[in-house]
Amino acid sequence: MTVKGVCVLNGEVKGTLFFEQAGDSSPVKVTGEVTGLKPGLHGFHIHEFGDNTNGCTSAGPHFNPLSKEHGAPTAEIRHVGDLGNIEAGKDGVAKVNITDKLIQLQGPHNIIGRTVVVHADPDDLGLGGHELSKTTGNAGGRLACGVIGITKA
Ligand SMILES: [Cu+2]
Ligand SMILES: [Zn+2]
Repeated sequence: MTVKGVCVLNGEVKGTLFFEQAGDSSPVKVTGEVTGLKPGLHGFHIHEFGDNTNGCTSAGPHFNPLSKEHGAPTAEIRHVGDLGNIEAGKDGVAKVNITDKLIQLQGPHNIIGRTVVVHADPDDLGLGGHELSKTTGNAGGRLACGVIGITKA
């Protein structure tokens, strides 16, 4: 069955994201827009907890049910929540159009009730050689976040 979700990002930047999965083994499409960004790449992840009580910090680490190292969305070794980067243009707007095979809106990798975080810096996809590369992609501060909710299918 088709499941749809939505996420409103709040913080230093704003955005709205839409999620759609046509069936339990289908990829998830993520679309939408983030505004107010510095031009360039910004890390974009699903974090473990749908908890924003202490701002985006409460969302915890990247969603990682398989206990792997951080990586690129296309890499064999990655967190389920690793969606790479979004890229803002000169106008500070990043159009999001991602299709991902690991995140789900149903089943064991369900991301509904978890948090989307947009970061200040680029995600180095695990390859930067920084001490944080294999855990966070060294993507810097958390600019905005929002919990993913279920919406009308
Ligand atoms: Cu993140
Ligand atoms: Zn990660």
